[in-house]
Amino acid sequence: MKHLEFVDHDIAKIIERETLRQKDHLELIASENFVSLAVLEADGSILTNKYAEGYPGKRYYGGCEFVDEVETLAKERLQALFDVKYCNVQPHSGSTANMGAYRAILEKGDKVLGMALDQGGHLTHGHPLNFSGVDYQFVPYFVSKETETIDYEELEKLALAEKPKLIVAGASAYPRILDFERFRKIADQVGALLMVDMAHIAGLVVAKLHPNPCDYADIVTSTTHKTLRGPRGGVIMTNNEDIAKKVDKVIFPGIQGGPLMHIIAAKAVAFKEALQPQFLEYQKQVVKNAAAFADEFVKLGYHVVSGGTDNHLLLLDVLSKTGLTGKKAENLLDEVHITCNKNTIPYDTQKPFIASGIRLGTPAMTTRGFKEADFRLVARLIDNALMNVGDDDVMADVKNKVRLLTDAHPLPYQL
Ligand code: DSN
Repeated sequence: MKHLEFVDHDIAKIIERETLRQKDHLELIASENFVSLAVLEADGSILTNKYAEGYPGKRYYGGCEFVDEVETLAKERLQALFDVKYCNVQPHSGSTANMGAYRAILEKGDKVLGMALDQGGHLTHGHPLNFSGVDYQFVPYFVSKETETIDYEELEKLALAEKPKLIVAGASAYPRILDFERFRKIADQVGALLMVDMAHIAGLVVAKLHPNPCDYADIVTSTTHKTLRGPRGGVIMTNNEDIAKKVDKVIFPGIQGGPLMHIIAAKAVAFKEALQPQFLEYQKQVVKNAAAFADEFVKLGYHVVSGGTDNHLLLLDVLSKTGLTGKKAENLLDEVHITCNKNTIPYDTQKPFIASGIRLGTPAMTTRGFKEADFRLVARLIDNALMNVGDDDVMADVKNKVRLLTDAHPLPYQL
């Protein structure tokens, strides 16, 4: 940061403060992670200078011979990771990837089934204020009130009644395995296409801790920065050549101009890292940590949505045990340097901005070396903080213990 400090002291200082925040806080946001120094280096490289509209070998600018190599490597590695035939690594984000996927297979106004946002879905799965809800006719499907897991029988009935053109599987706050085989069967029954947005679970899929959606879906989208531990960005995959061609046209020139070549290089680095045996060990630990974390909360008397977790995240109903809303819990935990986000729980009585729950994930702190015992301790610290609102001594004690944990598991980044 030496040069930046000289040129722009303000931004340099803000980045320094954010580095300290990341270092000293327990990062439990389920969609965040800490990239390696190698990913960070590629992300901050001179490739940011290059325009490369088009695709490898077919660019609209000269001087693309090296960025062509970068993009080709990124694609080959992604295809190897998910055992898929075609991919596009240019989407700037998960949202853009989803827009690209929809435009490749849908017409405006087409009917789509997507998981209800307040039950674990995502903005781009049909929220009325999002492009998805504006451009397409989304019909939500829900989880069962009893099991708090996707009610596949109801989904089947809904699909038979609605006859959608597409069914979207995938979620941003769903703690259980998604049964892609079942989704495929339901889609086939009604002649619908199946799309999977695997942004949250992509790393688990690589490690075969979750079924691979590429084996079942017509089209698969993902972000690259969650469990996959790469730079911020999106990707689209398919085994269907015709869909692949449409995707390429939709991404460029359809909705994007020049690709972010520094980000594509950083994606390639992350994909190489994900192909290593250590990555599989990391993912196994992410899942073991989440299971221990959920189990400790159950022991502490909390309602953990669906009774636990199969993946990297859990949804904790804080209101029923502590009397605090998700919003209050998020703010309170922030004070003791524990970072998470408020989240609605299925059939929530609170508005989304207030919510009854918090969403907790293990990917980031597992990257920093946390094991099951650390997460069990974090569960007890969270409980201590939430059950002792207004007690400054307890809050100071929790904050100190958080500091001991973060100091024992440092970040690799230098100030
Ligand atoms: N905002 C992301 C998440 O937190 O899950 C999804 O895009």
